[in-house]
This record gives sequence, structure tokens and C-alpha cells, in this order.
Amino acid sequence: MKLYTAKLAPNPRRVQMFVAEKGIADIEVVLLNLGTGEHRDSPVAGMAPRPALPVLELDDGRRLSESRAICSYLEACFPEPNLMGLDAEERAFIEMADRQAEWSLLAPCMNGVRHSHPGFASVEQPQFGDYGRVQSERLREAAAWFDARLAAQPYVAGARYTVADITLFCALEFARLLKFSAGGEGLVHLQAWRDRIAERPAARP
Ligand SMILES: N[C@@H](CCC(=O)N[C@@H](CS)C(=O)NCC(=O)O)C(=O)O
Repeated sequence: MKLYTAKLAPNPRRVQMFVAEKGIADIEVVLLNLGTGEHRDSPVAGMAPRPALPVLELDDGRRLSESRAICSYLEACFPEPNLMGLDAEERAFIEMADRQAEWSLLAPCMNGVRHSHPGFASVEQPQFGDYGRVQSERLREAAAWFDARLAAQPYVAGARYTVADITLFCALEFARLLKFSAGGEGLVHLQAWRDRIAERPAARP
């Protein structure tokens, strides 16, 4: 298999962290530079309405985009350690938590960065600064919600570490570009959780 990916970007990082947690060694990594638009002129450019990473190329040459779909495929191929749920009930609750992290926090974080950070002017044109600022507020609202959740349970989906922790962690790391840190906002539970996840070898950038 071949993983087309990029440094530091949150969706590529989600899949790379998932791969690292699984200890999957048999994947060739192809790093593309999103800043210079290398992905738009690559073999995987046509994989989505707008070219985006990550993309996993299977051994038979078929290509899979969408981070969550790639993780589901790898979970099925490499079941240990389980990161997406063991039975129907657990799978559904983990998926709910993962999508909450993706849509309520990662999405506004990405849109906030793309529309307000000067370094992303080559990726997002036109940039709408007001929209970017509102997205930063949405990110902060979602972070407060996750802080309350993590005050009551050790991991994003409940009692154990799952793909939802990976998604939330990668989103928060990217949110630094918006000068956001959980601790800086007084979100002590979210910060403590983030620091625990950061200690995992798979969390290294
Ligand atoms: N829904 C996709 C989103 C992928 C995505 O937005 N990737 C970003 C990096 S985080 C990208 O490649 N952006 C390039 C661009 O917009 O030109 C997924 O889950 O993988």
C-alpha cells in the first residue's frame, strides 16, 4: 500500500497517527507539499471534487480518499489494537464521538486557518477574514464542550483511547495556528487530556 500524505496538515496526520498506533509497517509513504500545490498535480489529484490528502493506494492500484474511510479500511485489515469499536454499540458511539470531533472542532479549525492565516493564501482563494474569525469562535465553543466531556471521562469516546482521540488531538495541534491552546483558554481538562495523548509515540509529528 502507498499513503499519499503531507506534513502537519490535520487530516493526513489523523491517518498517519492511526497507522502508527496500529504499528503498520508495510505502507510506502509519499509526502506531497500542500503549500506549493504539489497534490493538485499528483496521481491522486482526481480523487475528490477538490484535490486533497490523505489518499491510500491499495495493492491492486485502487485509491481510497477520506480519512475516516481510510481508517475504517485499515481497522478491518489490521484489527489490533482496536480503535473503532468491537461491537455494533461501541462502534456507533465511537463513530459519534469521532464525527463530533471532526465536524464541531476540526472543520471550524481548518476553515479558520484557511480563511485567516496568511500562510494559507495559496491554498484558499479568496480568503474571507470575517468568516475565518467566526470559525475560530466556533472552534472555541466546541473546545469548551469537549473540556466538559473530558472532565467526566478519560477519553473522547468514553473509557478508552480510540480514533476519536486521534481526530480531536490532530485538530487541536492544528489549532495552534489560530493561537489557540486549551490551557490558554482555561480548559484544564482538555489540556490535561491533550498532554496525555501527546506522550504517545504515535502522536509525534
Ligand atoms: N474530508 C477529507 C478532507 C481532506 C482535506 O481537507 N485535506 C486537506 C489537508 S488537511 C488538503 O489536502 N487540502 C488541500 C487543498 O485544499 O488544496 C478527509 O477526511 O480526508
